[in-house]
Amino acid sequence: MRYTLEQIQNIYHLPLTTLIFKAQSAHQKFQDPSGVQLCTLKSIKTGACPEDCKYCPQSAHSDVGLEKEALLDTETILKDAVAAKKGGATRFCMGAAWRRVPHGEQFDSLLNTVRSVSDLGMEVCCTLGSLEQEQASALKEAGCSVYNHNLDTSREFYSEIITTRTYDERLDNIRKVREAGMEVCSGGIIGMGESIDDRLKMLQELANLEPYPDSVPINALIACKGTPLESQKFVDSFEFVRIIATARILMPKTMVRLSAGRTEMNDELQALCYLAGANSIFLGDKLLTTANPDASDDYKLLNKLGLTSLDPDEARAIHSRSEEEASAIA
Ligand code: SAM
Ligand code: DTB
Ligand code: SF4
Repeated sequence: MRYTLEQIQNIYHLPLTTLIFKAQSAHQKFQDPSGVQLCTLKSIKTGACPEDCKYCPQSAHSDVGLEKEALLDTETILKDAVAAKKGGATRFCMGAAWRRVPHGEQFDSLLNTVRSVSDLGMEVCCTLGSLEQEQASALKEAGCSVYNHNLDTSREFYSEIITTRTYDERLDNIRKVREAGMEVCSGGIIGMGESIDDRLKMLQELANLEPYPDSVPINALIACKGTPLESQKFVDSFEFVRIIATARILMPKTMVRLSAGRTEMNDELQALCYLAGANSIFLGDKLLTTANPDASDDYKLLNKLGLTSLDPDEARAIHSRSEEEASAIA
């Protein structure tokens, strides 16, 4: 199904009650309504990134005073992966502040790390910047099942935020990830000064990908001191919830991840996001370089809401339901 902007605007601007009802209808049909996917993030190469993404504390163009780090070795990363698994995470996502994935020793070390984490029985996700086709295939071969590469905003607003690469380069990379047989994780950031239509155009780009991404992270901008977006106000709660609900309706089988910004959200707002169709979070006290809620607080909230950790196999089985099967169940 190809969506026009007008169709998406009509969904987004529904009365909140109807919007949430439609999002829940999709959610109950195509997702496990009590399951939340728990992922843990690890920055494996931090800072000094040549790209000029205005939101990002890791850009070399910003002045955040971040401790830069070279690529971490397998042993160091594996310790965190083991701890993440013990803490209840089913997916381990490794992020590197690279423009392009390097060749040679660093790439070999990375493949070794991917193999080791995959051997723990965790789903492996990487987010490393632009890839060559052979690198994508090698990552897949080593056990990386998912690659995160965000579109971040609309095509029109993109050049206001990033000038060192183009929207089409991002789309091209997503094609390579698919070609290599990895799942695509792609989403964006809300609250960078973009209009509502920019947000909806981003959802339009994602929803019209064939197929649409397997997961869609929705980040609320964390306005980091030293970045050009340091003075942005935190996104309006209801606008954020509407974006989550619209993403759920447009992409019923995708995992909608409530990503950066949860430290600024109270339990009630997070519960509204779950009601709107979010079913994945990052678990653990750190995202890549910024803070994330304590895992114990997340478990407390999930318990209160009667939600539990989503089993990845169960999720895949539910996602492969046909429209008829799904309608019969919900
Ligand atoms: N360098 C790789 C890339 O750009 O694809 C991977 C890492 S990058 C940090 C991954 C994503 O983190 C970005 O696409 C962006 O959506 C998100 N991100 C970075 N800084 C953020 C911030 N301050 N607030 C919210 N999201 C942020
Ligand atoms: C995504 O969309 N959000 C995560 C993950 N994909 C890699 C990253 C959020 C980063 C927030 C800023 C930081 O911690 O540096
Ligand atoms: Fe680099 Fe990714 Fe940050 Fe952009 S978002 S500066 S590419 S680490």
